[in-house]
Amino acid sequence: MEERIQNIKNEAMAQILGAESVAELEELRIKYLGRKGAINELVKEIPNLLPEKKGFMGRLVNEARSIIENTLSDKKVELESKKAKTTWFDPTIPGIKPPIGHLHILTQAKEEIAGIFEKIGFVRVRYPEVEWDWFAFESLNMPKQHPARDEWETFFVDSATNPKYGQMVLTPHTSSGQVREMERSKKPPIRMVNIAKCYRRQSDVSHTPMFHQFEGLVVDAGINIVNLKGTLDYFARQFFGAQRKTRLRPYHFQFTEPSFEVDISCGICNGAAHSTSSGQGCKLCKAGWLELGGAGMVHPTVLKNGGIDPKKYSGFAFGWGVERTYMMKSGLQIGDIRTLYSADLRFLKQF
Ligand code: FA5
Repeated sequence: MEERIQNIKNEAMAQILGAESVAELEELRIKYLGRKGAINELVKEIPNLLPEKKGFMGRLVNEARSIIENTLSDKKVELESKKAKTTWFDPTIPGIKPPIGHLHILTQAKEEIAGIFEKIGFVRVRYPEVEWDWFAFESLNMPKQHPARDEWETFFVDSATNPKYGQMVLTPHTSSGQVREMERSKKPPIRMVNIAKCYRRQSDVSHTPMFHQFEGLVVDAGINIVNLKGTLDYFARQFFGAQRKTRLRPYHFQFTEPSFEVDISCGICNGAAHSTSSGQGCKLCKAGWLELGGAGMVHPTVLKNGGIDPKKYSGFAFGWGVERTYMMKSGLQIGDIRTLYSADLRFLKQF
């Protein structure tokens, strides 16, 4: 009898699982669980068994009954939901819109910066990211072993050295485009804006190993510091807002003379160094000014290395980090500059 119970249970399950309609399931329910169904026929046999077998067989039959019941009700749910899916279609329900992305904030910043300079006649150029030592350092008045090179913690490419240009490097600043641009244009006037990736062996909350700089270079007859200051003020007003001013602080770069650090008046306290309402110190800038980047008048040696006569022509250059400049504009106070490259959509979708 034990074997018969198993066989009935297995046969019932196979038929239920293979059923294709709710009506078919009802027929199976009657066949196995109905008053005259297979399970009840088994139940009727139990009183005739030996007393010691009755309990065991009773349990087996009950177990088979509840398995068949459960399988029937699961299958019914499955068939009903399938029916609902295949028969109910509402063509008026609006579709699901595919997610639309947008340009990365740094791409937006680069395009905005390029547009501002293009308006006053600068030409956007691009130079190699993998560059020769000559363009990155030596032509910029930083001979081999010069200690100033240490500031640009450089990645060197493991490749053959060029007898004229030296070792290959990942360009550590956009100033490597200066002599290239002089060579390309051959004769002033030059008005270049070079926005590119730069690489340095640095990674902390305010440094990324890959970052962007934008470099301006103007060379012509009679270019002086007033032209530099006017250009920086123009950029500051366009990019940061009409009230903003720039200030030059003496500094040192090997490739400009004189050299400056450029500051911009703080957008929160407007250069007053204290917050207007409370009279307390400004939280953002401390001294009324924020540091933007380097600038200066092109060194005569650099002009010479670019094939330009420094007695006839002079020029100015400036080079700033796109990431930091953008953060100053937006007032974005991210604790870690590396977040810009984290590819975290929760962060990027805000811009
Ligand atoms: C230079 O790179 C000079 N070439 C700038 C220059 C150009 C001076 C033309 C004179 C004339 P500096 O090393 O200070 O200077 O870098 C300029 C800016 O790049 C910094 O102010 C900063 O905004 C940005 N920067 C530098 N290193 C990193 C880094 N690892 N991560 C993010 N931004 C950086």
